[in-house]
Parts: sequence; structure tokens; C-alpha cells
Amino acid sequence: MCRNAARLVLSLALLAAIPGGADSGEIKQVRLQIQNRQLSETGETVRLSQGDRIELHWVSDEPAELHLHGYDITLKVVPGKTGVMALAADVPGRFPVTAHGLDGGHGHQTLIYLEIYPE
Ligand SMILES: [Cu+2]
Repeated sequence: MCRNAARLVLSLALLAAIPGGADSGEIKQVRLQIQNRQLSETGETVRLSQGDRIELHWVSDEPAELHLHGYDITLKVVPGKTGVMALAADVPGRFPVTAHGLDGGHGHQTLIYLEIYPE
């Protein structure tokens, strides 16, 4: 009984790890780099479909707090470390990710937009 349960859990874990179609649980990863207080590729818009799961992997050459508006997720980044912002894109819309404090003060600067399209 316990053995079967363990096998089922393992099978589910393997299924979740296999990338594929929209329903497979695949996580999209986007790498973003902040340099000299701006995104190294400017004007970036990340387009997603409702229900997608995504991870934004951030590196920055100075400390900042990143803020995904709407979803209200914040992430502190420090130089030399990759910071990960993970979300399930369940709510459609256009949401900015801003950087707080990149100017060493109270700046509030838009880095990218997430555009989440309804299914
Ligand atoms: Cu903000």
C-alpha cells in the first residue's frame, strides 16, 4: 500500500518534469539583465497566455527592489545573484515591472511589461 503510494507520487513528479504542451506544467523562463540602471535590451514586452507559468530570472549590477504591479510581487536583487520572480499568469492584462531605488533614492522606473492574453 505504502509502496504503491510512493510509486504514484514518483510518476506524478516525472510527468510534471516533462515539457510539452500548454497543459504540461511547463514553466517559461525569461532572463533579464539590468545594467547601468536600465534593461540591457530595452523596451522588452513579455507576452504570455492566461494560465502560463513563468519565471523571470533577474540579474542586476546594483541593488534594487523589483515590483510586478497588479500581481504585486516584489523581489530584492543584489549584484552577483540571480533573483527569481515566479508566477502563474492567471489574470489577463498588461502589467509593468518597475524598479524601486535604482537611483539610490525613490525612483520608480518601468523595466518591462508583462502582457497576459486571455485564453
Ligand atoms: Cu512599483
